[in-house]
Amino acid sequence: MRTQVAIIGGGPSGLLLSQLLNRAGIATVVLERSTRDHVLSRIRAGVLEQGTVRMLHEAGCADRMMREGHPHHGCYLSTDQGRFRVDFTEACGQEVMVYGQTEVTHDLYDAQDAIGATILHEVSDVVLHDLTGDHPHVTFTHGGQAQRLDCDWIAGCDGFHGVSRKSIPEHVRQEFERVYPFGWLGVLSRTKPAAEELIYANHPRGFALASMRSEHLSRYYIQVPLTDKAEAWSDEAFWTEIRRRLPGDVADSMETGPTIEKSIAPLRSFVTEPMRWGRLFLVGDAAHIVPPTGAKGLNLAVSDVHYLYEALVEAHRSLRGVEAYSERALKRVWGAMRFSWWMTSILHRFPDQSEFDQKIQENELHILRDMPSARETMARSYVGLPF
Ligand code: FAS
Ligand code: PHB
Repeated sequence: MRTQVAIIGGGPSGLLLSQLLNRAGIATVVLERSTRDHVLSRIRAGVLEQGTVRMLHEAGCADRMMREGHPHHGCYLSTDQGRFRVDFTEACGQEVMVYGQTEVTHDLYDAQDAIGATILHEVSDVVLHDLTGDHPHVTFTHGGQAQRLDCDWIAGCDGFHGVSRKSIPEHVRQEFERVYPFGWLGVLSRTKPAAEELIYANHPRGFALASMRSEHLSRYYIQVPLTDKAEAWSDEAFWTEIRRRLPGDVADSMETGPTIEKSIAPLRSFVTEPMRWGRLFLVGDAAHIVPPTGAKGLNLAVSDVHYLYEALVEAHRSLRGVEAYSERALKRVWGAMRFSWWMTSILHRFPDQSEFDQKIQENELHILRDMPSARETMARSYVGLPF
């Protein structure tokens, strides 16, 4: 088997890159470990930056998002002294799109089907070969048969636990990491969202986030200790706790009901450098992980795809984009890494924080509440800095 670009991983990074390259006349093969249903069962991101919206338009799969997605022009931050709004439109004339990653993945799969893209599911034993040589290729097992895929380039879109990052020699890789001493317990419920915009709450009992997927589907998160198990949280216990952390008027009027998904995600900041090694490019979670506080994970994956797509389209006449990919992508990665760390540091209660730390955190929130320029800075990062 031969193709131009072998794509390891069929999550949002891999599917979007495949869609864009095929529309540009570049052949790809996507190798995905899981079944299509399993990929589509994941509940993850909910907020799309403007750049992501633009890329989905460019990929020809934005129609349903434009019909069913919800543009948001601001969000709320709340503390035990009340809540205030960060107005994106007033601050920087932009907005975000609330539309779940699950739906984005659905739309990408539908678009890939429409153009007859090659996506092999349930592959295993993926190994990357000759990354710095003249015959890059991938071996894997599919349908019980050993396979070989020869290619010009390999896009490692296989997430944090994939094989691509580890295919770069250890002595070449530099990894930067911060693991946070708490996780997020997330639930999905067929209830009316607690508010018309997202509420990020800093409460003495811990962080909470009220988000949504539609007028009838709500998404909530609360900070929990890393030792907690999702199954140990009854629906009643969850609703009681999040209502303690959200603003009183919101808590008193919010609709509760059975949860249809409940899981705990650990929080970490992680970056690996470089994001390219010979013919291999790392994309999305394969290269970096951000705490979801800044709603950057999926959006950062999309900006990597944008840079790599541009580079590979140009590669037949100039390798300038290919050679600049890692540096270009990492510049935006570190910007989003810092913002996500900052949002996490001002909104969560850290087990080991001192009273001094607490006063600094309160002051950060007061500056946001009282200074339009501080809110503008936050808004610009939240809606997404330019690619
Ligand atoms: P993904 O991990 O989505 O996809 C990688 C794909 O590669 C998977 O389908 C996997 O099966 C496949 N794969 C792995 N190893 C392979 C192998 N060896 N061979 C072949 N295929 C292989 N981001 C936000 O912005 N907001 C959020 O609220 C948010 N919540 C999250 C909650 C959780 C529990 C997690 C894990 C992530 C969350 N994220 C969130 C981040 C998330 O949205 C990612 O940024 C996004 O999925 C990145 O997409 P990919 O880079 O495609 O990686
Ligand atoms: C979500 O709706 O899942 C969501 C929204 C904003 C975040 C994180 C998650 O910062």
